[in-house]
Amino acid sequence: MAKLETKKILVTGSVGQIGSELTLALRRKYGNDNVVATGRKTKPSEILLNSGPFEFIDITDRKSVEKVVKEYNIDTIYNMAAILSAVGEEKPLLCWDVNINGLYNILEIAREFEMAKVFVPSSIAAFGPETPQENTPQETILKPKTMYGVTKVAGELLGDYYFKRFGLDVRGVRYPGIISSETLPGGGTTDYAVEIFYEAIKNKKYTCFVKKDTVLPMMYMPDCIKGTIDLMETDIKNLKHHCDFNMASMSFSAEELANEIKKHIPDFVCKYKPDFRQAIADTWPKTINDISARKEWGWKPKYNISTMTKDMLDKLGKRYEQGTL
Ligand code: AKB
Repeated sequence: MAKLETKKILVTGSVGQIGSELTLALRRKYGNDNVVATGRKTKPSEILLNSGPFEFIDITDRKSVEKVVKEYNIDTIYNMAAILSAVGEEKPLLCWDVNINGLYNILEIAREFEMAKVFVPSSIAAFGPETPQENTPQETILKPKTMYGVTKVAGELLGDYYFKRFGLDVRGVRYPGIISSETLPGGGTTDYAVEIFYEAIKNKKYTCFVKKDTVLPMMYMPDCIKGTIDLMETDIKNLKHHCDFNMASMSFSAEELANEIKKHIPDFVCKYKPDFRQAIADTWPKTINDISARKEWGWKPKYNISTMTKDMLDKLGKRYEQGTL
């Protein structure tokens, strides 16, 4: 039987875009010493290092994870380590290794140590060209055409399997593109929606790697963090789904985002030069139906394109003035 009490949390991929902010939010909520940040190679930020424990592990190396789990008596894992869609197409075997073999190690360790909960993120990349692109339903066709998408579908199924077969409490959401002001994303198709802000502030121009009319679902980081923790805190009795919650917030085209930025930086110029990531974006939904997340655990985003854009520009603008951008 799974333990009920959450005492010690391990975050994999804590140096990444979502992992870094999630770790700090978890430390604020559960206490600095109760949240162990981990990463594979990248040097962690000062704030991550100074606010609580940090360990280097590689989720594809089961022993390295087990060692930390034992040392800190971990009972909850947020498995944020992943290879994203664009890098996944350049390095499909690495993508499979980290996203599937790594995930399998995490689930097996969680089962072996009878952990209370595991968070396993999925993505809108689980969908494919045969999926309805507007108001994409919770239950729908999952035939992705990227290796990243294949690993995300398999990850959802594996998490659900561990729940049913072993009683391990595994939960997850299908993240849209996440926009954030603290850590840059790396290797994703939705990364343009973050890069555009940095370039608008630093150079007042940006060359976007998807076409101007490309519409994708996006979310601002504060909503992403809140939603992730809210799902993990929900009483399991409320959940009909486990590892595959659609989670929507805002959807816009690249041009709509550029126009929103222009309201604050009138001389900002955005050009469009699509590359291989366009083909990936074209297979993903435009808008998402997240009624199950709203009903089962009360998901409700706060930000829209204009409040998110204003907040991003305020935060990055301050860092630019301080010379830290
Ligand atoms: C990516 O673009 O690969 C990710 C995602 C949508 O999962 N941001």
